[in-house]
Amino acid sequence: MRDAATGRPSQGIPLLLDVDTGIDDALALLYAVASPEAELVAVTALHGNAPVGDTERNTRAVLELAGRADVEVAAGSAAPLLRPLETTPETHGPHGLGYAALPEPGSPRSDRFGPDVIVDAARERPGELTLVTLGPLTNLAVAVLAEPKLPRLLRRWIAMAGAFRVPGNTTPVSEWNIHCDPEAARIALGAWQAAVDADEAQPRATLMGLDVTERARLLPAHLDALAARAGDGRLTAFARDALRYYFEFHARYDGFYGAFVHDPFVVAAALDGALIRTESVSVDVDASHGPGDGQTIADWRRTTGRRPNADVVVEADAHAFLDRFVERVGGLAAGRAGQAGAQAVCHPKARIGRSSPNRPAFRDVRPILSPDPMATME
Ligand SMILES: [Ca+2]
Repeated sequence: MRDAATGRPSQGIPLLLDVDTGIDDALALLYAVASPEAELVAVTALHGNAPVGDTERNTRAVLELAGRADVEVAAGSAAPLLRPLETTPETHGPHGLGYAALPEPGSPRSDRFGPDVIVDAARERPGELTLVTLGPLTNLAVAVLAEPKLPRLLRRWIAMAGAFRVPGNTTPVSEWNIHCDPEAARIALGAWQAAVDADEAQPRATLMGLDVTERARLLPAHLDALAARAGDGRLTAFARDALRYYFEFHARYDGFYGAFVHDPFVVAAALDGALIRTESVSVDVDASHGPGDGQTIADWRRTTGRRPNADVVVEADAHAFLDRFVERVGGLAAGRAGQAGAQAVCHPKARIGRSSPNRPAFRDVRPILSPDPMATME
């Protein structure tokens, strides 16, 4: 395979994932490993769903489970640029992986700083690298402050970020990744704005917001199909234990026993542009601390006269993605089944660390599509 941008031989699409692992980040890592066209260059972790110590460790543990302990994993930002750390144990469990508890990874943690890894990888392969951000944008903001040419050095940046023409999932207007660090989001999108202002041919950011990622609802039936494809190995057990926590959260707050799987959908779109349709628009972020704080503001009617700095995803084929997810991750799990190594284990004493002030109190909502998930915990 040759890289279309450079014409040089390539092993595939070079991907650098920036994550806050996180249940759906874990699924995104598995999807990337399971995708033959992806060349996983490195993974950088940061605060978000859990503190960075957990997200970095979770990332190494998941990659090890998937047979890719060789991939460099670097810890990055421990907190937003200007705001206090906020995590979401009510959504992803006390350490980020729901009821799953993976063994301490044996692979070493990189001694490099996450944003440095992003900058170095982009400089080493100018015009080749696809950066996929699946958490708050702090690492990317730090990287772009260190290397203002980053938008021109990357082949592409695609993000799970924002809420376009829909309400937020964290405040009435704000999506979680933007909400955590609006200043970082402004810096990143501002850098892409400056790049296209200087040269309209520069690649725009690609943003997948809630309005499209929430079309990907992973249900117990998908897990059953994955298990049928894979058998009951440790990777399947991990997916079941992690997702059961996520399913219970969505049953409480979103009215269905299943889960929005935002992050793997974005990786799938990064690898196959046929899954999405985009519209070019200039996007900025509100960081006012007022009621609009964390809102992604898209200039759909071109009232500002600014050049589009982003391709916002407006249509995405969730059905094709979910089929592909089951096929690919199921295939990976089948290949890993029965291999030596520690088991993914259920974590029956996983407790809620605290409730986000942005979430209503827990309600006792029974699963709609499945028997009581707690019945299997003993
Ligand atoms: Ca994430």
